[in-house]
Amino acid sequence: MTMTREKLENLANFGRNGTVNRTVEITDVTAPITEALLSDFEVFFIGYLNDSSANAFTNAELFAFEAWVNGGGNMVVTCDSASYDAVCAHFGHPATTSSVNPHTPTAEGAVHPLFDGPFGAAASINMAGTQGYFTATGGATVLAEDAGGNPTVLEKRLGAGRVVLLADVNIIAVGGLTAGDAITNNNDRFLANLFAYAGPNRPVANDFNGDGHGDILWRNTSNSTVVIHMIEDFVRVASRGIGTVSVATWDMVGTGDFNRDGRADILWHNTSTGATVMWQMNGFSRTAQTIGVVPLVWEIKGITDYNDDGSADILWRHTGNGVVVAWEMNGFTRKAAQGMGGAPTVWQIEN
Ligand SMILES: [Ca+2]
Ligand SMILES: [Ca+2]
Ligand SMILES: [Ca+2]
Ligand SMILES: [Ca+2]
Repeated sequence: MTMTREKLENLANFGRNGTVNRTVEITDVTAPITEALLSDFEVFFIGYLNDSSANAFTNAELFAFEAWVNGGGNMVVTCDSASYDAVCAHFGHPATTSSVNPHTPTAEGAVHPLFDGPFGAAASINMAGTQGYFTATGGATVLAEDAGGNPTVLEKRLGAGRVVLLADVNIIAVGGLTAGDAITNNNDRFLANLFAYAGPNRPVANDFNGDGHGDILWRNTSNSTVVIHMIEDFVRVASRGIGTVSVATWDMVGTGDFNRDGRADILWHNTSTGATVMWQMNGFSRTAQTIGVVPLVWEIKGITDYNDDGSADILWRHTGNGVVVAWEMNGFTRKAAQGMGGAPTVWQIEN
């Protein structure tokens, strides 16, 4: 996993000024697996381990994984074939050989942060050497299939935690990745997106540069300029104009981290056309895109993460009938519009 480590430990990828504003710290484990040991980790990764090796997991260890995930743990598990799938099988997803390159995302996978995350989109990925696929997918979401339509990347929610299961370790190791520490090919992007996604996301409100300190977003009501003050411990350390947006026609709806890169993004709504525009922020820089145009009878009433995938979602309300709908977001992509009931308009949404 030397190549894998190099890419995860490259501060240009995961670091304060990296693509994702979190460093990845890797700790190798040789001790017996217990829930107490697992509780020290945010993500537990299992690579290529032969089920008949002397170091194979015991039943007690397999149940420790399950209990830890149920309580909120996150795992990434690879399992190349029936001889390397003890953990996958324990979670209900045994593997067999052989699958066929390339592996392309399903409809669900294409809008998932693994295939379209902060490191970019991966249209397909490849395996190498022994290449497995899963023979059972019940209770899991299939995120990718091989060229023959066999499931090869799964996500399983279990209790408060989740497991991402790969039917081949080489997707994110030698044979799939490029040499060096840069994110270059689709397997590289998948690896980096995977670890950007795997752990818990703890965004700080209004933190536009991802330094863990909230910042201030200003708007001039006379000339419509927008300015950010970067704050560190109550001190303004930098400020800069980031654009001009007509006060007459655009509401600044709010902020949230829509693309899970650890930086707050800005949502705008045009009060005359109904256009909704997202600015994905990286410090003072932005990438803007229109994410939808909706009749003005719908108003945006909130920005928060409703499904615990780390990406903020958008709450809409119909001002005529009081119905509420959430846009489930992944970056600029609206994955789905989820109806969530509502209340008569005498009720207003306070928070
Ligand atoms: Ca392999
Ligand atoms: Ca900040
Ligand atoms: Ca962001
Ligand atoms: Ca979400």
